[in-house]
Parts: sequence; structure tokens; C-alpha cells
Amino acid sequence: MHRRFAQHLIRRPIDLAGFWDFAFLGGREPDEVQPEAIAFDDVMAVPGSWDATPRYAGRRGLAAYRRTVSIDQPGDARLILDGLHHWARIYVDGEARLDHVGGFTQVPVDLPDLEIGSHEIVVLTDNRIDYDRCPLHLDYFDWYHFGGLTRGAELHPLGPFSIDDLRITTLDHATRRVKVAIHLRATEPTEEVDLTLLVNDAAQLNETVTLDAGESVIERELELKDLPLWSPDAPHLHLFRAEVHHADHLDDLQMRTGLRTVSLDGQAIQINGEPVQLRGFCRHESHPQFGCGLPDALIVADVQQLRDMNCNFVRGAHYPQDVRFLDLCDEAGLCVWNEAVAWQPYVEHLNDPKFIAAQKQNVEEMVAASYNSPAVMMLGIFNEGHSHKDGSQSGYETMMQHLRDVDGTRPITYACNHPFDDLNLHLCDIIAINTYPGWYGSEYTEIPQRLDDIVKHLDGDGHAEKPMIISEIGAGAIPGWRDWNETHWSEQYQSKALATTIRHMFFDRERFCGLSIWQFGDMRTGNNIEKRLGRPRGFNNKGVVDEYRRPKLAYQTVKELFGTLRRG
Ligand code: ADA
Repeated sequence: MHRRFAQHLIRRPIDLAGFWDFAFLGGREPDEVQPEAIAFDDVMAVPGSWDATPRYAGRRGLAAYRRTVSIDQPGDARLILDGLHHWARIYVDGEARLDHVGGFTQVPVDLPDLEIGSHEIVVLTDNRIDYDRCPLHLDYFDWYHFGGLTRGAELHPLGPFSIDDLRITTLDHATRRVKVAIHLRATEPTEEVDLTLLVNDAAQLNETVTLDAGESVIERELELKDLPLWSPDAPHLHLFRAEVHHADHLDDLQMRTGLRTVSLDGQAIQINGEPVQLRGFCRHESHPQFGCGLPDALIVADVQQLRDMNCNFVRGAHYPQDVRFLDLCDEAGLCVWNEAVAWQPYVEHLNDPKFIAAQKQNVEEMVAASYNSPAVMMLGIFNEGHSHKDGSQSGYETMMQHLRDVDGTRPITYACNHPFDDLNLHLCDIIAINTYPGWYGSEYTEIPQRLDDIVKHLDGDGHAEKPMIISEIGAGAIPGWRDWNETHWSEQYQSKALATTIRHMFFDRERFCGLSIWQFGDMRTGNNIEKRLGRPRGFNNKGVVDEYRRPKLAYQTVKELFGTLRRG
């Protein structure tokens, strides 16, 4: 994918971003489709969302992408598709290779024994809402489920052995002690393989190893004295590269990361042992012209505006974040809350094995793509799930444990919107509350009391020694609507609501260690009629910029208040 660093200096992956053949297949069912019989009569861009283009705006159904690629190195290969929305079937050379459920993640498709020459890739993507086929994207969500091949695509020649992953964990920030896990694969047992690990191009270890057939992991610990640490105010990054060589085959993989630890000390979140105050927004990956398939330039622009508003935090609502965005957050010192895709899951969902299985896969894919991003400092699940209802417990216990099993290096949480009767908050390392005083049924003047009531209840309910953040709070503003009455939906009202929130949380009180305002930018809401009628223009209008990133009055208000906090 388009990254801020070279992931390979030896391996030559083929970037498949660009123009693909396209065909809209409408209500056809995937099993009815023969890839060779598809009449590709159009063109579509990758990254992108086909249903954000004028010709297909608002359409739901099956959509096919096609392109050919030529390889000059025979052997095993891997197709990596990033952001398949939101159900997909992948064909290579007319053969169905994989079905995939859920968007917002990188999907590896192993292709054994590819011959030299041209190969045809066909990807069926389906943006229909169908719980049985894809239980992760449902009609009642408050975001529009765009379709497509939304983030990028690459073809990797792997050969007889290769490096699949490289995971770096900071064990101790003071001594710069790290654990490096090198994930390898080999077509058959291979002896006398030279393994080299370099940090910033300086060799740290050289070994001769034997690779088992299939997958294997080699772990080593290093002390990287004097390497500068990563923190929001000083986001130093380093390149770790592993190389393997045997006979006439070489492979490599380079990852960029920052040395940092995230720890909790009573009510404080610490990075490298220093308390951090998180100031920022929840941000959807959405744009009227690109859907959830954002171009590189828009990702750059969003990070510019977040930094311009003196933010050091962004909650990726409500799904795994694009690695292109995470790369820029790593460089900008923007801490990230990354979460698996979900929106107010019901007790029925939480007790459905199919739903839990899809959630587990989404978590695994989220962690695989973002493990080395130092900016990702907390992980979440189940945004506003029905965690206050009896019967929710097993789903929450299962998925919070899965976060620990799959990552285990970052604090975990979930955004709770039932602070007074939640049944699962004991599972959280960080307490995160979504609440909307000043908006739904209330005035902005009621914000301080509601926040105080939440703190009083939760601290009295056993959570006094945990960090607490407000993971959503905000108000809607119709772009450009200025009103003498300064009432709901006006830009003045939104500005007053956010100013009241920030002042009370960070100037009047000390209990909160973080805030992600809902939300950075306006975005198209979900398909169902209730959502559209409840959201003027069919958009969620609580952004401080509109859907084209044009600032509202509150942009400057937040910028000034966050700037005061930043200067301390
Ligand atoms: C919830 C939800 C958000 C958004 C918000 C709102 O908190 O988590 O996705 O829907 O409400 O705008 O009401």
C-alpha cells in the first residue's frame, strides 16, 4: 500500500492501485457469477468507493473489479487487498480463492505456484446489507456503508521462503529493550538460511537458522541504547528490517515503528511513564466523492487539520484505521484509538457465534495491520453496544479477551453510552463514555452537571482508580447556518457546546485524561429511513468541518482551547 516508508528493499511487490475494469452486477448473487462471463463495461479507481461516483451513487449490489498483472518470478505469491467493502470474493485466473467478510482491513490471498506471465484478478465486492453474509455492516448504523476496493492492492512475489510479518514490542522504554518477532513462511523445510536484522540500516543480529515448512516465528530481544523514543511531542521513528537469504533466494520486510510504552497509573494514561492528556476527535473515513476509499491527498489534509486544531488524539470511529492514516499519525504524534467495526451491537448479536467469529477476524486483521504503529495506544470494540443489558456479558468477555490475546500490548476499552447501568465496564483498562448533554434533549448549559454526575457515579461504582475519557460528546451544526437565536443546529450553538465541554473537562476538573469530540467531519449517515430523517441532509452534522472539510465556527473555538491546553 502507499506507505511513508519502503516495506521492501529486496522484494519487488507490484502496486495495483490505479484504474481497474469495472462492472456493476446489481442484484446478482455471487454464486450465479462466472468471472469469465462478466461484461466489464466501465472503469473504477482503486482506492475508491464505486457507490460514491455519480453513475452508481446510492446503488446497492454486487460490483466486479478486474485487472491483469504480469510477474517475472515464478513461485508462491500473495495478493494483498486493503479495504474490501464489505463482502468480497476474490478470483485469480478464473479460480475463486477467498471469500471475505467485513471492510476496513488488509486481506491477504495466498497464491501458490504462480507461473511467470500474465494473471487475471477479479474481485467481486458486495455493498448490500445482509446479516447472514456479512454481520459487520448493518442497516441501522450511523454511517453510510460504501462499497468497493477502498484502500489499495498489491501483488507480492514470495518465492520458496519469505518474511510475512515483523512485530516490534517495546518492553522497557528506559533501556530501549525491545522484542522482535519475525514471522516467516517456507514452502518446505529449509536449512542454512541466513537471517539478518537491521535497525536504521545497522545490523543488530546475524544468524543461520532452519525454517520449518509452513509458518514459523523467531523471537529475539535487543537493547537499542540511545535510540530516541516516540511520544506525541517527540514522535521519533525507526526502521526495522529483516532479511533472509539461502542459495539464490532473498527476501526482506521493513517496518517502521517508535519505541514507546503505554501504561496506566491510577487515573492517568502514561506514555513512557509520563502522563498524557488526550485532546482530539472521533473521525470517520468518509467523503461525498470518495466514500470510504480516501485518496492519499485527503488523508494528508485531514491530518493537517487535526494538527492545526492542536489535537494529539483521534479515535478511529468505528472501525480499523487505514495504515496510510496511521503512518501520518505516527509522524504527527497523533495518538490513535483503533477499534473493530461495530455500532451498537444488540444482545442477539453478542450471542451469535457467526457475529463473534466475524468480530474476532476483524480484530485480528486490525492488529496485524497496525501492530507496529506507535500512535495506536489503545484498542476498542463494540461502540455503544448493549452492554447494559443482561446477556451482553459473554460477548464482551470473549471479545475483550480476544483483544488481549491478539495484541496484549495496549490498554483496551469500549465506548459505553450507558454509564449509569453498564454491566461490563470492569473489563476495561480505560473507562470511555459517550454522552450527549447539550444535544439530545438538553441545552449546552447542562453539560457540566451531566459530566459531574457521570464521574460521581462511576467513581462510586469501583472505577475511581481508572483513567476516564469522554469518547464522544458534541453537537450538530448545519454548515453555514448562523442564527440570531444561536440555537441547536447553528454553528454558534455547536461552538458554545464544545467550548463548555472542553472548559469543564480540562479547566474546571482534573478527572478526565482524554476527550475525542464527536466529530471531526460531517459524513453521510446510514441507509435506513429513520437515520436519514433524523439527520438533516442525510448527513451526521456534528463535524467541526463539513464533509468537504470546510471549517465551521467551532473549528477555531476548539483550536484555541486545545492550544491553551497544549501550552499547559
Ligand atoms: C453515537 C455513535 C456515533 C454517532 C453519534 C451521534 O454516539 O457512537 O457513531 O451516531 O452517536 O451523532 O449521535
